[in-house]
Amino acid sequence: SDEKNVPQYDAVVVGGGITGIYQVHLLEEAGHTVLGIEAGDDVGGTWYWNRYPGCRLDTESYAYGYFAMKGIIPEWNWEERFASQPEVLRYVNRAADAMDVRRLFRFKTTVVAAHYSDADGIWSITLSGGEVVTCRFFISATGPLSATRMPDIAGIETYQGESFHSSRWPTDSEGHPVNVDFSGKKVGVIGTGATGVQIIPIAAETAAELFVFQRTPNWCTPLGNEKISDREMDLLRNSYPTTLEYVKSTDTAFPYHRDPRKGTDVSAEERQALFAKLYDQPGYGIWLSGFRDLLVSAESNKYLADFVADKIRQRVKDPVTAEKLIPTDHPFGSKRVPMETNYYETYNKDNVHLVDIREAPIQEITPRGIRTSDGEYDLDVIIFATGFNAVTGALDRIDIRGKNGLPLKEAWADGPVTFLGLQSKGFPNFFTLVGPHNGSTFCNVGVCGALQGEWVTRMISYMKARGLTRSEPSEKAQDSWTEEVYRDFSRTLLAEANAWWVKVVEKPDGSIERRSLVHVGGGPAYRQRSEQVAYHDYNGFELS
Ligand code: NA7
Repeated sequence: SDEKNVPQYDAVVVGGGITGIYQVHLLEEAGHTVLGIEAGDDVGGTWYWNRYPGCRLDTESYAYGYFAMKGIIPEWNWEERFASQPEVLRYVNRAADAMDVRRLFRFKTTVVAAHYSDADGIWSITLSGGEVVTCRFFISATGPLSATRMPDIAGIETYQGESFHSSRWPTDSEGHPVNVDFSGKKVGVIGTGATGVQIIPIAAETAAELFVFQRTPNWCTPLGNEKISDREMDLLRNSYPTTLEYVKSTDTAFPYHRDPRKGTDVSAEERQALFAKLYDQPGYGIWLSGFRDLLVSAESNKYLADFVADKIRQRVKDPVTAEKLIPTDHPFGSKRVPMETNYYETYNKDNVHLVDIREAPIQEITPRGIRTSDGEYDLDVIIFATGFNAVTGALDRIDIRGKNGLPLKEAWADGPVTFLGLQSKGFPNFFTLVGPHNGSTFCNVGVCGALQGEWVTRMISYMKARGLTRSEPSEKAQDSWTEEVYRDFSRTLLAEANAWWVKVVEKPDGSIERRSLVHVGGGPAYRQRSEQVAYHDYNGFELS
């Protein structure tokens, strides 16, 4: 029976994206045996799958990636301030070369099931080919936005033209993404989240006609992308240690701190001056470095929302279209703010048409196009930029069972219950990197995922050194963490929007409750808490 108690691997990591490959590398470096599983035929994760035109970072390139790897890819040069998808994918590939992790991965493979056996504390992982591998620690690095969500529209399967979800761009016979040529074609886009907002201006350049099917407008602000010169890159490289300390000191690990003033405390002139400065500045500053009460005071929020609404009115020539593009259902920044390049000006083009599907809902997809209550739109191409089953979606697609065969989906039916967003009672030795209720998910994942992998590696090494084979959170620690996650969230205006990080639960009386899938209490507080837990011998986790 001794042999039975020895799993094939110390750890199996699911996902070969920016977080997963680093986790595999760290575990190996620390002397653990590890196997990585990845559905794609190479590393990259999000950057492997999302190959739609216009796809790029909305994080400053220099603030994304592996800081701890200063010594591994010191010669890397970012070309653009907000790198395009091909550039980020090259970066992840270069990092994978430097870490030499591909040999530790099984590609073109998915995890179908993961079952825990309480008798020996071992996870059995069933792979898509049917093979079963066993491990002590089962670690998901499946990404918060990887499980594609197709809309539930009648007749969708009858459509005869080309159609695809934004994160499953068509590929050739060898699996390489093809450049879809829109010229001369009638193109429809469903969805106006961060993805739709990146695709629409590019598609509009060549499509004969572009129809944007909008259900809910978003608050979008300028990206301000530009090339990075060699000289700038040298300066950025030399300041990497400082940059890391800086991003670690901010709530979301983006390089912005909030303005210490409250929007409600200053004069209208001062407010306008700050808004104007932030609107013209590249990136997320307008969301993350505005007044400190932006996401807690409805009044302060409305000042900025009104400012951005006026910008939309100035940029869109047709007043009716402009009003349709201005959100009325959610506060500014209560959903992720899409970073745009000429998005609003795109609606001034003669070949671009905004179809308000809140006013005239989509009834069905026909063999020829999309029928709304206003009539049928003939389309050669339909792009579904309809987002993802976020945060828990990728885990839901795996048959994960903990103690006594309990399915994870059942344990989390009313929303995730975790300690630190890392482990859930009843699922020993299962870690969710960048997972639900986790401080690395409402975060610049390129940085926070890596920091989390470093933490988990330390915990696994700690356990191994002491001959401990089981880790499971205590009920008390889990309950108080879950409560804290919901409490932090409910104190903000984020609780007023159906963003992708929210699970909308309908209550018996018909009212709805928005349960957060992420920890919004801030990165520094999250990491400090994690360090405290580690220092106190992983207090809150029951180790045996
Ligand atoms: P998002 O932000 O979830 O956006 C999805 C969009 O698709 C949004 O506009 C939705 O409208 C729309 N949608 C979804 N289902 C439908 C149906 N059935 N009919 C019409 N419209 C629909 O996903 P993205 O891919 O844009 O961005 C995800 C994140 O990736 C982003 O935040 C970045 O962090 C990177 P709705 O608002 O639900 O009315």
